[in-house]
Amino acid sequence: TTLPAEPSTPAVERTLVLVKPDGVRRGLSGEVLRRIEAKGYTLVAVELKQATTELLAAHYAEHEGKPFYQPLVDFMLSGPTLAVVAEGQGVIPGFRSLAGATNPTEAAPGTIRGDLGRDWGLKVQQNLVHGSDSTESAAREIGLWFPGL
Ligand code: IDP
Repeated sequence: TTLPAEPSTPAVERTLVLVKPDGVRRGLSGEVLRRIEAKGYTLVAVELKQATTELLAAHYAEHEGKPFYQPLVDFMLSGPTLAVVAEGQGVIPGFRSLAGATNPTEAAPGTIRGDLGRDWGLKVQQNLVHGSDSTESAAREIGLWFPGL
């Protein structure tokens, strides 16, 4: 006889969160960290960094050639970014829920982008945060932003 499957517990995993230059400029770094911690995730690494063209080319490789790619890179070069590694069960999809939809106008109230972001009428979504979208992306992105972690 086979036993019924146990309800699955999400694996403990790590994700890369970025407070993008708009979020840092607006003084929202602490608010984003607060929401991550209030949700019950653990901060593993936090560092304010000035991104480089090379780092962004690797980070956003999947978007190369799209119309918003160059404006996105220019925006990400416009000031420091707070890079964060957060850990917890299900933190990869969990942080994406905290962040809300990519377009801050459409992001639900209660989310970081829904509560704190809006459309600034620019060519790129200045949507305050980034969060890895899969275990593969998380491993790749953590390696880019925190080599040696
Ligand atoms: P995500 O950040 O919600 O995962 P992605 O599709 O990975 O969204 O896009 C990366 C970033 O590129 C977004 O956060 C946003 O800043 C920008 N972006 C994505 N799609 C568009 C678009 O259609 N117009 C302008 N900017 C965009």
